[in-house]
This record gives sequence, C-alpha cells and structure tokens, in this order.
Amino acid sequence: MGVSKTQATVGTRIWRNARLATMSPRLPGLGVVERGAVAAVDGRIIFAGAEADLPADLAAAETIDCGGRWVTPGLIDCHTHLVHAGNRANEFEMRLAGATYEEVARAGGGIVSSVRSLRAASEADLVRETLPRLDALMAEGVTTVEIKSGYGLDLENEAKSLRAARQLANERSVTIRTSFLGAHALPPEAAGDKDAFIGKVADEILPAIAAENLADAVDGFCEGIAFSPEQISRVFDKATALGLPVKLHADQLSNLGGTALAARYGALSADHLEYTDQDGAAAMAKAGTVAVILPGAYYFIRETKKPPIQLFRDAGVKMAVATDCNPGTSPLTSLLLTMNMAATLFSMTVEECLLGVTRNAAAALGLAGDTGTLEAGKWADLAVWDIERPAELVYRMGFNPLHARVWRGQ
Ligand code: DI6
Ligand code: FE
Repeated sequence: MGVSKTQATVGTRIWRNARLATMSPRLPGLGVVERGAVAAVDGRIIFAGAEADLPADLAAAETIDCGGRWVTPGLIDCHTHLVHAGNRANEFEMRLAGATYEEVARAGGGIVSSVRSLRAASEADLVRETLPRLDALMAEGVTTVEIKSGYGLDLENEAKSLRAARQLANERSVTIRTSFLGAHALPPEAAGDKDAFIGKVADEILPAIAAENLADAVDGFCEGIAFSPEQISRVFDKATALGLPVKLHADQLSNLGGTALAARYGALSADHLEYTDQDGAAAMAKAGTVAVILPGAYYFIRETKKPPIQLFRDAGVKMAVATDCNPGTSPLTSLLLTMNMAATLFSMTVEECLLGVTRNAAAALGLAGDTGTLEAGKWADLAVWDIERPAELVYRMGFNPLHARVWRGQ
C-alpha cells in the first residue's frame, strides 16, 4: 500500500489470467468474465473483457498475472463520517448499562460531545486520527471514500473537517469525495434556535465552504431530533444555486417525508431509509436517487425497523451499501462486514451487496462515469481477491481475502 500518492500517469498495464466481476450494466448479474483481462493506460481502463479479445498491439505492455484470482472494481464506501475526533466508547458503556440514547445526550453525550472534541482538534490532529480508519477501509480493497463534515457546526470547524478530508487524499492512494453536512445537529451556541442556525448554514457557512471548493456535495439530517424538511430545503436551495448536488439522511428514526424532499431536489442519494414508504420509494425511483443502506447504524443502535428493501426492488430504486462510519451510531470500518450485515439483517442478495459497494455506490457519489465498474473509460481501480466465488466477500465475517489493491492503475 502506497504511503504517499504517486503521479497518476503510469503508462500501460495489463492484468491477465483473472476472473472478472465487471459489475457492468451491459452484462447480467455481476458481469462475470471468466479468463478475463483488464488493460489500463495512464490510470484509466482501456479494455476489460475476455483475455482472448485483448487488442493485439497491447501485448508488449507491462503485465500482471492474477493467477486466476477474482478481480472486482475497487470498493466504494459512499457514506462515512470518517473525520472525527475521539470516540464515544463511554456512551456505549452507558447504553450497555441501560441508559437510553436520550439520557446519554442529556448527560452531555451524543453528537454534541463529538462537536466538542472536533472543535478542540487541529486539522493535523484530525488527519492523524482519521488515517487508521482510512487504512482499515483501504486494506479491504476500498479505493473511493465519501467523507462528511457535521461535527464542526460553525464555519471554522466545518472548513477544518473538510480540509482534513481533502488532505487525506494527499496522504494515501485513494479518491476522497466530501459532503458538507452543516445541517447535522444544533450546536450549543445556537441556544435551541434551529431556524436561525439553518439560516446561518445556508447563507453564511455553505457559501464560504463552496467558495473554497471544500465540498463535492451537500448533505443534511432530516429528523425530529435534527431538522425539518422545510429547514433542509433552505440549505438545498442554496446548494442548488451554488451548483452543488445534494444527498440526505432521511427516514432513519421516523418518516418526515425526507425521501420525497430529496427526490424533489434530484438528490444523488437518500440514506438510512428504515422508515421510507412506498411513495418515498416511488419518488426516488423517478428522480434516480440512490438508496444508501446503512446496516451498521441499524445494528449498533439496535433498531428493529428494517429498511424496505422489497419496496426499493419493486420500484426499481438502485441500492448502495455503506459503513456510515461515525463515533455515535456506527463505529464501523469494514465494508466487507457491512455487506454481510446487509445480507444477513436485510436479506439483500450477494449481487445487491456487491453492486451496492461498486456501481451503485459510484452513482450515489455522482461518479458513475469514473469508477464502480470494470469498463473502458473508468479509472483503473481494482481489487484482486483470494476467493473461489464472489459470494465469499459477503459471507465471511472478520476475514480479509484481499490479495492486491489498485488505485488508478497503481
Ligand atoms: N445519522 C446518524 O446515525 C449519525 N448522524 C446522522 O445523521 C449519528 C452521528 C452521531 O451520533 O455522532
Ligand atoms: Fe450518517
């Protein structure tokens, strides 16, 4: 694994003697090609298919023998709060001793305690603290990670979080996409005035974040304990005016119509979705909004209401699967284990899980043209696995069969 990022220009390389799960929409299922090969020039795929069909003039290029191993697109974790300071293991212990999430919050815990820790940390502290979490994801073949702000809740600290997230891409060979989540929680200094805080997020913080190009998308938390659809739309209106795509934490603990709101703004994704109903699913399908399923949070907070996977299938909503790595409700840094949870807890199929961390996760980040499948034109982001069948990636718990990881051809 590279410690520092090298130049993207790496010449021509061919990976041969591979079993490909291309995840291409032009092929059924996982898009399997037995006896396959992938060729890349300057970090972009120029060919992925049967080895017998490799363009003859590429024969002299540098080749890597995959030894008959399976090759998938590099995995994509499309929903994380990876940049945070400290942890909340103490709250975990309180909850194990019987305290409710609300009681923990009243005792000074919850999101606000992570806000305190993050505000006390420097940008360099945040990078240093986040790298082990990023390394854990990358060790399992992850090549793209989305990272949200949302523990700063003022301009200085939201900007600091997003700069730290951007800095991670200089420290490791990985693609980082950032989302501004200013509308995550109410900071203590807002003194209970949600409307005034949302006004500040929309009119002051977001424009400054956008001016510094710190965010690739704008997120929000639409929930009784967070913000109403009306409040979220104020932020989304500004995002739209600034040309930034939106995504939304919706229907996690209740249904306030968050998915319909997200769909109205053409959101890239709506995430969590335990309480989404048929109308919400239909609206998402129509808007092409990806459903991001987050089994880690469901598991960790012992939620019992499952996201309506069958409704999403019936409506034709694309589904992604992500860790939601955060210190409060999903301290999870394994995308492989996340797939196992999605399958075991929500009965998602192996194909749905694998599409959910590749092609559909790319769509949830607006990166469908760049990554998520093994197809000509995409970045050469690959994961090479020591497995007999792709289902092993979903089936195992706590075992990492990664053989090699390739980011943009290297
Ligand atoms: N949904 C969640 O599950 C997390 N944020 C959100 O919008 C909770 C984050 C935390 O408790 O720190
Ligand atoms: Fe989240």
